Amino acid sequence: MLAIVSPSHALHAPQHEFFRGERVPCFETPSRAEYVLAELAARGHEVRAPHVDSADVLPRVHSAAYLHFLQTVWQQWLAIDPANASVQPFPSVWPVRTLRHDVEPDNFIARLGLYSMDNGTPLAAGSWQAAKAGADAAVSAAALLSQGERAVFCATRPPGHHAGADFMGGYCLLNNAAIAAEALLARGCQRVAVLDVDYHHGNGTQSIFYARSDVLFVSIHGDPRTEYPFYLGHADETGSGEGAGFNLNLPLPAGTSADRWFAALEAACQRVTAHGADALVVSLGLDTYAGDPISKFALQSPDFVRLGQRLHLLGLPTALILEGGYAAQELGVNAANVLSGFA
Ligand code: SP5
Ligand code: ZN
Repeated sequence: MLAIVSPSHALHAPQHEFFRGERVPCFETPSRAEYVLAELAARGHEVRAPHVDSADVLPRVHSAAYLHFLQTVWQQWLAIDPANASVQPFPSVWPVRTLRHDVEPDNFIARLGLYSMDNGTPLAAGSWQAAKAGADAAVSAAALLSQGERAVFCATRPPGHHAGADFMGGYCLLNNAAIAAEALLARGCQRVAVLDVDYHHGNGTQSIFYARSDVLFVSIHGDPRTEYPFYLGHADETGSGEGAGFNLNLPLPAGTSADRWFAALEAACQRVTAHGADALVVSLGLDTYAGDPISKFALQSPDFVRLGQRLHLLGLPTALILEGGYAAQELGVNAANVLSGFA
């Protein structure tokens, strides 16, 4: 399978995130993509750089104000103090419920809170460049599919599915899966399905398409009552307005076995088929792996071959977009196993 990887991913290399009030090393590291790249090369997959600019698609997914913020966030941080070059910014205040989000504060940390859902999305000097390259990979995949390619894998990082129209979160800056879906629509698709198999609910993707019937969103994930992102991903979220019936959440308890997970995948795939989509975007999180350090499902490496086989059976032009997966050393094998199953 053709794969798209941009070397710029490595420009996003923050050092720390927060866990229980303490700074810990980032789980989402450049090594993740390096392990994937190495395994793709070992199995003879063709790897290309992105060849299409996502600039005209980004505003279909993200607000102009958020895009401007992301693009300039590091300059803004350095403008406060050049010594910030070696410091990571984190938000510490958020405009929840009765607070206003229609006024962009002059204070940098307050602006960072306005455009964030959590303090779990570390930034570094090259974060925008890396995220933009990931979005370019997503639209490049859409272009290749519209030219007849059956499937394309984007080994993108940072991941994307927690990022909403105007906020970052959960290690995600630009919503690559939503960008791929919009690019497919712009290239003539009438209906697209996004199937999200990351351990965590794709709250960003759901919210972007929640009121629309042209993009079906289906997700299998850890129950948000106990698992991140906590505040979205319940089974009763089925879409609104035009989009009523075009959102399907299949939350599963932490500890769910591979057998039960594949039963949910079957239901998810049947809903995708019923949508009559002309293309599929898979938010391919591999943090469902039993060895994942931050997640609690029990898939083993061979299960990812089975996942690839079931996705292939859907019979659709398919963009596979890497999301989570934090057992870095095993990530290459697990990702490549999906591609092997698909082949
Ligand atoms: C794309 C994606 O998979 N984002 C996940 C974001 C999860 N953020 C919360 C991380 C919580 C880390 N908990 C550490 C548990 C160590 N035992
Ligand atoms: Zn995840």
